[in-house]
Amino acid sequence: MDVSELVDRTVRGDHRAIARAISLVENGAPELRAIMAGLAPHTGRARVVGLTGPPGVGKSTTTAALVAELRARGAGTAVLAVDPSSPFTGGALLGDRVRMQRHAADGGVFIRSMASRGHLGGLSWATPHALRVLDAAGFAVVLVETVGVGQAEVDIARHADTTVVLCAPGMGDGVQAAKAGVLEIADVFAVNKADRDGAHATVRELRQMVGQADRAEGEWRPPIVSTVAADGTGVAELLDRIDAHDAHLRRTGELERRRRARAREEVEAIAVGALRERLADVHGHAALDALADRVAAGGTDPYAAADTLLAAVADAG
Ligand SMILES: Nc1nc2c(ncn2[C@@H]2O[C@H](COP(=O)(O)OP(=O)(O)OP(=O)(O)O)[C@@H](O)[C@H]2O)c(=O)[nH]1
Ligand SMILES: [Mg+2]
Repeated sequence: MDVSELVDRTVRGDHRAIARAISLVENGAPELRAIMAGLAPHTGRARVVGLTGPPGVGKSTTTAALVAELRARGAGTAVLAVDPSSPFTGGALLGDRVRMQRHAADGGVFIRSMASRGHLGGLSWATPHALRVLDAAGFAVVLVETVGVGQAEVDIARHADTTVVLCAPGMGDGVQAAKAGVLEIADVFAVNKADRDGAHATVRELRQMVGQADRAEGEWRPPIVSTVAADGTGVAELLDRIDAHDAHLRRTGELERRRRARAREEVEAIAVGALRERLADVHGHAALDALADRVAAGGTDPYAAADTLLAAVADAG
């Protein structure tokens, strides 16, 4: 499949082409430039919904239940699991696959795991690129599952239009641990495993957190939905809340603002990556090491050294 065929087929929603395009994203393939150029006119329609939360909170189960609900409502849906906590052959993902099997035969659903922190050391454009592929392929909704540890949940909020943060009772300091950055990124809270003891307390705790946050007039107040993803309870309401947030984003112009911020980061990530490559090309490691030695020895200052680097790249350009 050459690039233009890959683009054509992806835009027509051919699952094999979509999978191939995402593999090229994962591998940082040189064809990406041409592929993204071909896909660009077909992007800008998909709604991106991120799901994050601590390991085992029920992200995959909730994702599967949301897929079922979205399909029942007639929306083409793609699922992107970014950096799944279990390896591809591992038990959990296999479990996910079993859960997802009921959707497998459904042409309107595409499911894919993706590694974004591979050998190239954090391809910050990998997730946005994969989202572009799925958007161009015509899925109305793309669900992105990322495990919420440290930076990952903040990252997903940067890529998603709507971010769902999952909590569950009996996960000890789940809410507490999430507290740090979670209030800023959550558009909707789901308290999953509501069939378990302590669910009410978790909801109460969250409600208090949400209530304490400063909020301007008309600003979105993250709703809290109780779910039992395992049997689908509350999932329709969760989707209603996600839809309500989408309506809010469109009404307030916040959707364009979020998407612009996202595109800006993507462009910057590509530019910075290209600059880093050109620095290495122009200077090689030896030249950079020599400059570093001079800075370390106090022979020059780091700004002057950086100027030297950048000047050589500009000359070479
Ligand atoms: N009791 C109960 N168990 C649930 C519910 N939802 C999910 N589980 C179970 O919780 C476990 C973890 O669910 P997953 O959906 O794999 O959780 P996850 O957040 O995707 O996990 P990682 O991807 O490994 O971080 C599984 O054994 C599920 O069957 C629920 O609503 N109630
Ligand atoms: Mg999972």
